Amino acid sequence: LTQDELKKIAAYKAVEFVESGMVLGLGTGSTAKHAVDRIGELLRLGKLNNIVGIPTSKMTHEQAVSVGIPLSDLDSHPVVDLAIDGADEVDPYMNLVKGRGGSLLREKMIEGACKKFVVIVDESKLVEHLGGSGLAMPVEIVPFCWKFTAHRLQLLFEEAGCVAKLRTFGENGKPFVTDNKNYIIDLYFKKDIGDLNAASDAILRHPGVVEHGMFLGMATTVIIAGELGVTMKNK
Ligand code: DER
Repeated sequence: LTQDELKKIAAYKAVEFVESGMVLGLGTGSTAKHAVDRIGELLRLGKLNNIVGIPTSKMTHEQAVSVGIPLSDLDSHPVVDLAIDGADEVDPYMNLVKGRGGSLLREKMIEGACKKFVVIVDESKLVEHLGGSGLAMPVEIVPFCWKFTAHRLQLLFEEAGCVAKLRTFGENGKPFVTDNKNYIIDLYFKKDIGDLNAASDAILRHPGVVEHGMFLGMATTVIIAGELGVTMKNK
């Protein structure tokens, strides 16, 4: 099975939690895309009705419109019944790294307002420690004096051998700009960052920081699709 087929299996499994009449947080990324497609399909088939979607990014907003999911926002629906979203890393305690797609702020707002947050991953996302994959730990920051903020973040995790990099795109390396008109600093760690709550608090103490990509204690269910089948972990 390809990685994308595993993502689709996890996504379809998660959509089994969706009931008619629900207000749904719609995730962002290549795994969540399958869930959004599936919800649209079930609406078209009349197997689901009376669904309201709260998209976690402009990209998901457009995808949801294209598959016919009625949309709203947190102002109109401050409590969300269920969110389905992917993750970049999942540790054994169901803590997550998210945001490599750049949507972490809206994802965290919407998924923080959910009664149930179902995370869908293929097995490649499983790690022993967050930040352990050597891949980016995203932090959304204001563009004002971003070098200052990046440097402070790098110093914060000096013992973990942290390198902070401004996320850019395209060949001319222009700064990536989020849906909220902010920048993203990607943190790369060589060693374990230790206590996650302490790390989270330390990052958020910086005035230039808007939010980070560690989703601690937020997932209620993690669905993992692997070569040997699908497993589900509940909080
Ligand atoms: O950027 C994000 O938060 C995405 O949800 C990411 O965590 C998972 O993206 P993927 O499903 O494309 O791997």
